[in-house]
Parts: sequence; C-alpha cells; structure tokens
Amino acid sequence: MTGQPRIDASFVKRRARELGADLVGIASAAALNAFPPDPRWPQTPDRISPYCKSVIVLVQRIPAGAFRCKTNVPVQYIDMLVLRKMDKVAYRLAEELEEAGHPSLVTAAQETDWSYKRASYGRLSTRHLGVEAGLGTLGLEVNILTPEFGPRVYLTGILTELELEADHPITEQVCIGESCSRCLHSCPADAVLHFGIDKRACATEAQEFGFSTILQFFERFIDMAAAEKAAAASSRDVFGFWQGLLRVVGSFGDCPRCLAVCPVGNDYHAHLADVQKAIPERTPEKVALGKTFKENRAKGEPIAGLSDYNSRWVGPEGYKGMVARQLQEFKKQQASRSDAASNAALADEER
Ligand code: B12
Ligand code: SF4
Ligand code: SF4
Repeated sequence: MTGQPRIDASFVKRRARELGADLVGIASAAALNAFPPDPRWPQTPDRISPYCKSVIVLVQRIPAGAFRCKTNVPVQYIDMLVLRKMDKVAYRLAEELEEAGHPSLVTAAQETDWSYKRASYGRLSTRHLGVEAGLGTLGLEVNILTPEFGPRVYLTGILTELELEADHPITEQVCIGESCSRCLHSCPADAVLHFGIDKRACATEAQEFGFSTILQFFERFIDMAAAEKAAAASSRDVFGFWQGLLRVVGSFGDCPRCLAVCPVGNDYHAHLADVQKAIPERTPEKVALGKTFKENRAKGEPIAGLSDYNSRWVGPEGYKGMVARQLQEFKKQQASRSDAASNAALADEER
C-alpha cells in the first residue's frame, strides 16, 4: 500500500480483488462476538484477540470445470489449490494492512480446535463469517450459498485491529429450499438434514482418509496378528494417509456432490446445468424426505436449523425468488452477448 491512501472498506475490498479474491465482505467483530453460531462453543473473534475490530472475509471460488469430470478426484486436487491460493491472498492483504500500521492476522481456514465440540469446530466458523459479511446465506445442507457461485467456494477471514465499515447480511434466503432439495437428492451419505447436516455421515464421503478413518485404522491395527499387520501397513488406507500428509488430499474436501448440483450461481447456469441436471443418486425415499421437509416448514413445525436464533444465517425473510431472477438476468446477458457477436460477424462480412 504505497503513497499512504486512506484505508477504508472500499480500499480494502479493491485491494483484496486485485490480489485475486473472488468475493470480499466485511463483518464487525462486535456483531460476531454478539452472535456466536453455537453459543455452547463460542467461535468468536474475542476468544482469539481482544483487539480485533473487523473481520475481512475472502471467498475463493472452485472452478466449475472440476465438477464436469467423470470422478470426484479432480475436485479433491483443485480444492487444495483453491485453499492455497486463498491463504496466499489473505496473507498478502494482512501483511499490507500491518505494514500500514494495523495489526492483522489470517484465521485457519480448515483446522479445527481440539477443545471445541470434540475438535469438530474451527476457532471461527468461516461460513458464519461469510453470512455476517453479506456474502451469502446458509443452504438446506448448511453450506454458505453465494449468489455468484452458489456453494462452490471456500472462505477465510482476516482479523484486523482496523475499524472498517461492515457489510449488511443478506436477509433473503439465497437457497431455494425444500422445493429444490437437489443437495439432499445427491448426497451419497444421506447426510443432508433440514437446514442441518449429519456430520458423521458426511465425513464418510467428505473425509475418506480423515481423522476418524485414521483412528479406526489404528484401533483395528492394535488388535491384529503380526501377519495381518504387515498386510494392513501396505493397504490403500495407509496410502491414503500418506497422500493426505503429502498434499492434504483425501483428509477433507472429498465429496463434491452437494456443491455440484446446487443451481444457485451463474457458474451453474453457464457450465453445470447441462451435466448436473440429472441426479443419479436421487431415490423415491429422498424425494419423499424433501417433501416432508417442505410440509413441516409450511405447517410451522419446530426445525432446529430454522430456529429464531439460526434463521439469522439462513435468511430470515425466506426464499423470494433470487435464483429465478438471476437466471432471467443471465439469459438476457447471454442473448445480448450472442446478438453482439452476430452483429460483429455481419460487420466483418460487410467490410
Ligand atoms: C469440521 C468441518 C467439516 C466436517 C465436520 C466434521 C465433524 N465431524 O464435525 C465435515 C466433514 C462435515 C465437513 C464437510 C464439508 N465441508 Co467442512 N468444514 C469444517 C470446518 C473446518 C469447521 C466447521 C465449523 O466450525 N462449524 C461451526 C458450526 C457452528 O457450524 P455448523 O456445524 O454448520 O452448525 C450450524 C448449523 O449447521 C446448525 N446446526 C448445527 N448442528 C446442528 C444439528 C442439527 C440437528 C441441526 C438441524 C442444525 C445444526 O446450527 C449451527 C449454527 O448455525 C469448516 C471451516 C471453518 N473454520 O469454519 C469447514 C467448512 C465448513 N467446510 C467446507 C466445505 C467446502 C465442506 C464440504 C463441501 C467438503 C467436501 N466437498 O467434501 C463438506 C460439506 C458438508 C456440508 N454440507 O456441510 C467449507 C464450506 C464452504 C461452503 N460453501 O459452505 C468450510 C467453511 C471450509 C472453508 N474454509 O471454506 N466439514
Ligand atoms: S459433502 Fe457429500 S456427503 Fe457431505 S453433505 Fe455434501 S453431498 Fe453429502
Ligand atoms: S441444492 Fe437447492 S436446496 Fe440444496 S442448497 Fe442448493 S438451492 Fe438449496
């Protein structure tokens, strides 16, 4: 940041984009401290630093090409590249803020804290940071859905002592909701609940070689006879652990299904609608479950993920047709782009 420009919210956002962030928003530390996602284990900035005034939230999109492949493997590798890029962008921005006189640090985007809910929570929930920073709202499968890229994103936060003007959360529900339920239909582990997630079930697909797979392996290994141990030591599991150590791949971010099929975002309309339209995992049971969710909501049944406290992150106004509006706008843009292209071709011919 040369020439001492005024460092306000718009400057910070412009700089984040220049550095390569796809989306950027700002949340006030005071709001984050007042509304911990789960008050039993408060994931708040003040538990990290008493001096933090604002959290700058960066979003890095996952390229849609990865969701057009025959297997999940390309997504697994690209996830690691996306995280690496995001961390670098965040680190550079924090460094620049600090050089300008404002102590700043980047949160861990993926690591969890051993003392928070048996190590299943990060020190901050970056999805909730994203909602507070006005970047999206939580979907049926509790991924944050950004209007631009749906759930196909990773997020991180920069804690800074600089007071910056905060963005307002989106009050409309970005997720289409129960009448869509495509994430529920696609989930191979039946982990999608009603604005909630069965994490244990999800982890079987999302973290094939994650912490619980490692624990289970060693529990089995301890009781094995010597000959079995030799075979187990050279099994696919151990290879998976090795790959995880090498590139993190396999230890998280393995399952792309709820990301791939979500129709929110222009990246979906542009590159995924054709290949992801049909959902091979859809079963009559899953469809029936989605319908039950819809009925329960219409009847006003108590739904944990939509409680008065949790609806803050889902969009308290409910779904108001954002995806349909977005699709119409997208089609209009496509039509004017193809008009412009044919006019240019005509002009070329006339020349
Ligand atoms: C731990 C973790 C997981 C674990 C959980 C492990 C475990 N055994 O608990 C598992 C394996 C489930 C997981 C899976 C995935 N993860 Co993950 N994960 C995290 C991590 C590191 C911490 C999550 C956290 O702290 N949550 C905080 C709590 C409060 O949030 P919550 O659990 O969602 O709870 C809220 C609601 O769910 C609800 N709720 C909670 N419990 C219950 C229970 C019921 C019954 C109900 C109804 C509601 C409810 O209330 C809470 C308050 O709103 C974050 C990074 C971070 N630091 O935030 C990434 C993160 C959430 N993961 C991410 C991703 C991409 C994924 C996967 C898509 C990976 C994949 N492709 O395989 C899947 C998506 C699964 C899903 N639909 O949620 C991204 C999310 C991006 C996005 N668009 O939302 C994050 C933010 C990483 C990042 N830095 O970008 N993840
Ligand atoms: S990441 Fe996979 S297993 Fe987990 S909720 Fe999404 S679709 Fe289901
Ligand atoms: S797939 Fe449909 S129901 Fe699921 S998060 Fe996306 S919009 Fe919501």
